[in-house]
Amino acid sequence: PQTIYLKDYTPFGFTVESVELTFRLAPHATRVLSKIRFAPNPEATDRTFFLHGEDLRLISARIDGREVNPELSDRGLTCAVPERAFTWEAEVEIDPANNTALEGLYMSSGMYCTQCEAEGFRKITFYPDRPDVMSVFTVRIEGDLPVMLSNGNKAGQGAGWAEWHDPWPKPAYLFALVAGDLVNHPDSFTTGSGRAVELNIWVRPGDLHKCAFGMEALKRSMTWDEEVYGREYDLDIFNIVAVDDFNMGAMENNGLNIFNSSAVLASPETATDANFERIEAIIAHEYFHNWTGNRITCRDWFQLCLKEGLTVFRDAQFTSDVRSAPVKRIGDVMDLRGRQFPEDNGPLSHPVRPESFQEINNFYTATVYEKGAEVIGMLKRLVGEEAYYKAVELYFERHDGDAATIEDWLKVFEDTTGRDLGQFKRWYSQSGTPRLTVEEAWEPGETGAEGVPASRPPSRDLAAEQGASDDSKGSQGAPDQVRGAAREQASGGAAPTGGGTYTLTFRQETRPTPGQEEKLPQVIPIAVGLLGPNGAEVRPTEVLEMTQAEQSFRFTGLATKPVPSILRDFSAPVVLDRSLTSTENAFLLAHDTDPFNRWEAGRNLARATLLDMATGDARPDGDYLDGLTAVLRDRGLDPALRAQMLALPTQSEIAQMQHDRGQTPDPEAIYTAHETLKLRMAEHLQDLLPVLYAENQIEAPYRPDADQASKRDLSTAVLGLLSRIDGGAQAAQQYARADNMTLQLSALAGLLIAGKGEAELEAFQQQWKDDRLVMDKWFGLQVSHAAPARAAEVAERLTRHPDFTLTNPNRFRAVLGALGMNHAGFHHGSGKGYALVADKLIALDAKNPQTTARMCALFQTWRRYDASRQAHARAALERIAATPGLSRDTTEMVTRMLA
Ligand code: B3K
Ligand code: ZN
Repeated sequence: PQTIYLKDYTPFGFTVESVELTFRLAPHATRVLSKIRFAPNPEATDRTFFLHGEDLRLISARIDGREVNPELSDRGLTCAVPERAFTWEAEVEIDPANNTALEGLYMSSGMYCTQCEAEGFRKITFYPDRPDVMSVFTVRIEGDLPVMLSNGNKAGQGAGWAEWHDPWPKPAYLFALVAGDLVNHPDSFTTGSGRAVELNIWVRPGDLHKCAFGMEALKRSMTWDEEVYGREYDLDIFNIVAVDDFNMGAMENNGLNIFNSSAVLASPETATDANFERIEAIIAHEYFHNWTGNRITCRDWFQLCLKEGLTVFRDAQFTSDVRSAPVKRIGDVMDLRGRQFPEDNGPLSHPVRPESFQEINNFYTATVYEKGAEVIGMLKRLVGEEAYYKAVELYFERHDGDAATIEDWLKVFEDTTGRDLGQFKRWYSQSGTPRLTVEEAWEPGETGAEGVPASRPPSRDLAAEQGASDDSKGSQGAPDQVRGAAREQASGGAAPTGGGTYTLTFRQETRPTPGQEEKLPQVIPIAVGLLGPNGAEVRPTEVLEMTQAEQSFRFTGLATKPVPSILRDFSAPVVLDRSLTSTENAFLLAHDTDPFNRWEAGRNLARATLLDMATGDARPDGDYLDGLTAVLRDRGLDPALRAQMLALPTQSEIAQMQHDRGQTPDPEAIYTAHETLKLRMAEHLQDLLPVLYAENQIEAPYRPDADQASKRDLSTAVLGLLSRIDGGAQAAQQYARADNMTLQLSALAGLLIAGKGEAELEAFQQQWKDDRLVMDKWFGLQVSHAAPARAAEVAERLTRHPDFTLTNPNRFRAVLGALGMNHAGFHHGSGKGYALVADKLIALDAKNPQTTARMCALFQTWRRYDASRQAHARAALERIAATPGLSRDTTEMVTRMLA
């Protein structure tokens, strides 16, 4: 397969002035007629007329009305063309009903729909399918279907036809078409400048009762983007369509967002609180793309993080504003550590802006999305709130209508702030997770005796002033962006007089990653606050800007040796390698004023305990259990935050830590440690658990808002522990009276934890057999709760269930994805987890390369484990690699993992 490089970018030889498409729909023989106005591109030198095209049957092609005979290959066509503007017309035939790859035009549950990002448009017609070719599209759809939609505004409709016109120039990857027997949940929105926008969510007839929440989320997103970023919607209509068979979450096509039904449909009976929150975030994400992605798009696919990192950052801001900021931050960091860190520290490691690829769909990764968002967060923290919004404003002003680059993005920050972001840019080009170590030093001052205030106020203490003005958007609870405060670099500062001096010395190091042996120091914003010995904060959060491989920061004028709280709010996507004693962690767990670091202190205790327990017969750390008890009793703390405190580090996180320390993780031992610790926690908390459970029951009717969800989060976490000591009694009761999916599912999980639930599993299946999304939960739950030795068998049995199918990615992920996430089950010593996943990936690849390739990443950590497991994993990967006709997508993934 061919490798594409960022450094080889050249513009296309032609511009496209307009595109007119006509679709004559038929399941196996859809005709697509295109009429495209091309002109020579003055900015290009290469005038080769190459149009992408795959799986197309060319019927005819004309230039300015005269038949031509282009040269065809399996990737597209070339043709001799005039040296002036001309009109290209082509007619092709495609087969949507046989399109199981779910890329291009395909059919799902009887409806026509499209997915064109990244390179699916070339499966619809011949076209320069690259994001820097932007044009205005007019689309006519002919067919015998009640609803026929495309991008932009409605231009006309009649019996058997509909026409759409999108006034905003766009690349082909944003093209969309939907046609089928659909019903809609309508609404409307009036923009800040008073324009009326028609809103619709289109679904299959049985799903109409699942649209209300998505619609509310859409309207809230529209308002939020006006208020926070000053961005108004720009068409007369905004359509969302729910599709059952979809490779990822959703797609931001101009005016016609297409969603995986799991990412939009929800009712209290069928969706959990977590589903509602995810739906709200994805609706916001796709809507926000209208400006960050569509109005300003990417020059080439290497710039993917330009739209994805920024849009993830924006949707996280939205969620933090409408829900709890600390809870969102902690959740995002758990996700980053769970998905991005393993990627960045294994064979699939790549920079936020990759420099080469074979199949771009393989780069819609946690690194591009989530680390990409972290990079924006660091930038915002470094320049401050005000400068951030100024720079983004300039970005919209300067680049509206452009296909832009990361250089363009950074330039608006440089122009707004006068900063040189040359070194900061390494976050885009250097892969791997930086590791940060820290040393502390304390020199008591002459007058600063223990416990006695310093004789004069701390020097250069700007923290208080800046702290107040800086965080004007008030992301509740999370202190951040206090810059340039009371510290000086040890090298430059004058010797302090009066009060003690506290020095933090940081070292950063990034290990080599594939293709990058040498690493350079990065700019790391380290948010630090200092606590006094009694737990009161003596210095509020300030951001230390680390730029060197090793660097010291000095705090002067302190009365006593402080306890530092480092990397508050997780101010940079790094591993902070700092071994604190359990007393120190317990102190921070009890006193830290930064909610993230308070949670992190508890997490550190849990990690240390699990590491000890996994390598010996150690018992749970008493400081951990006591600290946890105190936190759980603190009724002033958000229940959701308490639930997060109760969650243990995942088994794969422990494996990753052991690997980092040069040890070989033993999945069975980690599993046993995990189970034992949960049991000990349940025993230790046995008096408190029923109290917490009772306190967090809700009498009022179900609402999916943060307040109610927060209480259910805690009662669910509590129920999980309770089920380990009460034989599942509470879970059985909850199951019997549950009137919403959050409670029904957590009760079923509780029963499985208690080793019960056979009858309920059967009843659940009977109750929900006609609801695909609920049945996905039923499939997934059984696999994720299976004991290690049985997980592969359970998954294998479920793949033989009549409702298991390779054509629905959600169902495939529900079973095989859940197996991959069952750490000790997937990495079972017998190798049967690996073998089953390989079997199913091989079968899936023939139908759907994109989902296959994505799921291959389950193997990315295979080299961490012992020789016997490695041999099993290698055999599985080699078996996939040796499959005749293996897709380019999957070939690239397994090759990288075997390299
Ligand atoms: N932009 C799409 C992702 C397309 C993935 C193509 N393999 C959804 C999103 O990020 O909003
Ligand atoms: Zn996106």
